[in-house]
Formats: sequence, C-alpha cells, structure tokens
Amino acid sequence: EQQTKWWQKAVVYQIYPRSFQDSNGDGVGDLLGIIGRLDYLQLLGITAIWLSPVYQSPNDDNGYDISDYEAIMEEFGTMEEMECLIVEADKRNIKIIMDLVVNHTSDEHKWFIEAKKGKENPYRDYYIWCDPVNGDVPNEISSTFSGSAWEFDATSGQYFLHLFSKKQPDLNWANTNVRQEIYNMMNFWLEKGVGGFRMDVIDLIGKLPDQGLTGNGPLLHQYLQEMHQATFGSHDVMTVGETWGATPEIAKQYSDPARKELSMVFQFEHIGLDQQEGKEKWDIKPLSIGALKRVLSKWQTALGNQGWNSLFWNNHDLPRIVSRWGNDQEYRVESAKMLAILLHLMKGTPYIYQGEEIGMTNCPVTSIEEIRDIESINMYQERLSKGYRKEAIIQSINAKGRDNSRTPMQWDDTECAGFTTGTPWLHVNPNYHEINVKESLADPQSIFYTYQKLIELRKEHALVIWGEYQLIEDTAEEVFAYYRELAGEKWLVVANFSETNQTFLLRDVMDKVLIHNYQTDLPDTGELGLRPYEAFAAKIK
Ligand code: TEU
Ligand code: CA
Repeated sequence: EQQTKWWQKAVVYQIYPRSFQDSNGDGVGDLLGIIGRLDYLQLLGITAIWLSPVYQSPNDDNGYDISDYEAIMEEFGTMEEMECLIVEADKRNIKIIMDLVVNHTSDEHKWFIEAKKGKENPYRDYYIWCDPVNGDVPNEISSTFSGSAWEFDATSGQYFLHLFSKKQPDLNWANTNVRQEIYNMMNFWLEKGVGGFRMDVIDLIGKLPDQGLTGNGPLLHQYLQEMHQATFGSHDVMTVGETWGATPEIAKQYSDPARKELSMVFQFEHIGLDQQEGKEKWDIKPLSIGALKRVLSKWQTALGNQGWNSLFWNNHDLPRIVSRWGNDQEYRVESAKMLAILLHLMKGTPYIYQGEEIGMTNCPVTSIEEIRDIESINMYQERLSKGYRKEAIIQSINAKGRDNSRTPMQWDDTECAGFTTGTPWLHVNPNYHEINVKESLADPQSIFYTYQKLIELRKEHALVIWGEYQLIEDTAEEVFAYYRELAGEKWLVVANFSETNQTFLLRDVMDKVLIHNYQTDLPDTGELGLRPYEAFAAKIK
C-alpha cells in the first residue's frame, strides 16, 4: 500500500455558496453562513470542502465569470471572512479546495476591459481574437450555452472567443503573460493556506481555436506541468481537474504521480449514459444498468497505480441523482441510501454535493420565468426558435437543468427552509417541510446517518481506500454487486438498482453486515431476496 496521500483518504463536500446558507437576510448564501455550518459538516465527517467560486463576479454564470481573482464577491462577504473560513475549517480538520476558473474570465475583468480598447493594447492577446471570415464568424465552434462561440466586437471589427457565455471570454493560454498572471494568483491563494484547487474545464486551456480544436489540445499537459512546477507542486495540496471527455488513458496523463500534473480528475463517462448518442444533454434516454456497471467498473480498475479516481453522482451542474437514477417518490430514502452505499465503497475520493446527504430532490418548474440558469435560458430560446414545443423544453429543463441542484439548502421546516430570512435568489424546493437537515438529524434511519457511516467506514478501514475491486458479473441486470479485497480481508457490496424485487445468490458466507438500507436481518448465505433499492455491504469469511 503506497504512502497514502491525505486526499486519497478524504471525503469532499461541495458547497455552492449562493445556495448554502444566507447569514444577512439578502436571500443569497454567504461566507459567514458557511462558517456557521462547519459544525454540521464536521458531524457528517467530511474532511474537505470544494468551494464553488466566491471571487468578484457579475454573476452572469453565478461566479464562474470572474472579474477579480483576488477579491471576494460582495454578496458573499469579505477577504477577512474568507481567511476566517480557512482558519475555522482547519480547526475542524477540514481543508478548503478553491474553484479555479482559468479557461476564461468575466468580460468585466480589468484584463478584458483593457483588451477591448484596441488591437495595440498590451492586454489584447490575453484573449482570443479572430478576423471575420467571409464577413462572418471565423469558424463553427459553438458555445456550451447555445449559439456561436464567437462574439463580434464592433470597436475592432474582430470576433473574440467564448466557449461559454458572451460575458466569459476565453483566456489565451498560449500567452506566457497570461500563464504567469494565473500562477501568481494561485500562489496568492496557496499562501492563504487553501487545501488545493478544483480546476474548471481545465481540458480546454490547450485549445487551438483557429483549427476548431477545443478540448485536449497538444500543449495542455505542458501547461499543467508548468503550473505544477510554478505553484502547487511545492505544497501538499489536492488538485482535481474537470475533464468532461476523459477516458482512463487520458485520466492517467493527468493523474499519474510520475507526470507531476494533478491529483485526480472528474471523468463524466457514467454521467453521459442517459444521453442519446450524438445529441445534447437535454436529449435523454433510459439508463442501462449494465452500461453503468461496465463504465464504473472500468474506471475502478483501468487507472491501476497510475492515477486516482474521483467518485460522484452530483454537482452544481447536474440534476439531483435521487430524482435522476433513484426514485424520489415512494423509495426516496431507500434509493438515496443505495446510491450512496454503492458509490462510497468504491475506490477513489468521494464527493458529496450539498443536500445529497439528506436526499434533496430535483425541483420541477412550469415556466421558464422560474429558471435562473443561463444555460437553460439560452437553450430555451434556441430550441423555441427551432420550433420545439414549450412543454417539451420545460420537460428537458426539469430533467437535466442545473437549477435542480441550485435550490437553497434545506436546513429546517421554518420559512425558506432556514436558508434565509429574506427572499431567496432562487425558489426553495416546496418539499423542504419533509426533507431538511433538522428532520434528518432527528431520525436515526435518515440518509444523513448512512453517509456518516460510510465516511466512518472509509476512515476506519484501509480496504476502502486500497482494496482491489472486482465486479460480480453473473447477477441480474439490475443488481450491481462487487468485491473489495485487501490483505485477506474481503467485503461484498450488493445493490438492487431498481424498484422491482430482485434475487442475488450469495456464494460467500457473510461474517458481519457493515451497512444496510433496510432494517431487517440478512441471511448469511444462499439466495437473497432484494427489495426495491435494497443495498448492503458485508465483511465475508
Ligand atoms: O462546467 C463545464 C461544463 O461544460 C458544464 O457547463 C457542462 O457542460 C454543462 O453545464 C452540462 O450541464 C464548468 C462549471 O462547472 C459550470 O458551472 C460553468 O458554467 C462552466 O464550467 C463555465 O465556467
Ligand atoms: Ca447573504
């Protein structure tokens, strides 16, 4: 068992600050609100917080459009409060992982304000400019937020590139001044004692836009090795890259320790399994459990010791998993626990997104006026203009829209779920009366205590960190079962990933059941009847 890094044992909790806890009644979450909830996070047992961006921003993309990397967004609080959060978290053995958004800035960043002044401006080449081609956009690159990725700038008669919103111009990473400015900023945060960085769409920084190439450009890994050397390489910190297109081979390039790049990446292969081939995220198809088993098992074994896995179902861009692949009606508790047990006993660093630990659900809307997310709003306009029916578009947004995961954290059953005493920036999910932290802490059978137990098991057993993974192939399609083994100790994890009764033939003899999402005894061998979403882990003889 190699020398274990702290982030190989960590469990990371993602906070979307805007929606976590408001402390001053303006309806927007803030840093003081987070500080006030650190004891809750310590009770859960997490050891790191991935903090979505808190830097100065006009909030065109809710903070992923940064106008000053070294100042705190006014609505979130002050730099002193940020430093206090780092200190208070550290007292509870919780590290703060900052969200590094350096593929692009806000168009209100001083660099872009300068760059737009003209072609001769020293900051012009901090961004990516192109002359029109045949009086039109330079090429067909499109924005993730609909439409062309090229925006015309009348002052200079050129286009600038934005892979996201028009207010998120892409930085030109080929410019050494840009890279040096980013490294200086990263060192500013490292010197404040942050525990590392989550790197937003980091696979895009090597783009070659004139060749229409966006992800995995030829200089990408050279930039990351340079960044490692210039910043976090001399600190014991964690770095996780958001790399939508990563395969295991690509993931090894990012996370093989010998390459001195990143600690790990978020891969999204499992996340794409309910998306129709060659279509957009909005065009969904039923999930194949068999495909999910194959994909997650591949990632469990393909990295070997040349990289490290991240494990997640949720984040601030994804619909809530219990609504997406569980059952958020009659089996909400059982299916949320099943999803947690199945994922958290796999190999890799697990990430819990705020509210996942209490089984928060999607929040369907009936009209676009209820939606805040720029991605959904732009898609709505685009699909309307293409003749899609409004009901169909709203249905897509209710299934996959990002606001599903951004409704305020549900703390208790008082007004606005205890999130704010003011008017929340985004509606609170009306089911907060039944689904909230207060109710979860008072119920020994709640989803919260399943997450707490899983985190304990990870802290107590090296097998969860280092145990070899082996999928059990000959099971019913809907039954996802695997072994973990280390130094002669063997665990069995079994999950009925469906709302139908299933059976599972137990070839082993169970020694001790470690966690189970139903409150009845399990036979120690032979044919098991699995109830809807039934899941357990057991040590076997
Ligand atoms: O997301 C990258 C990204 O491509 C996602 O927007 C994803 O493609 C889409 O949302 C699927 O629903 C990162 C951040 O996580 C996201 O919040 C930002 O909007 C985006 O980059 C731009 O910074
Ligand atoms: Ca506030």
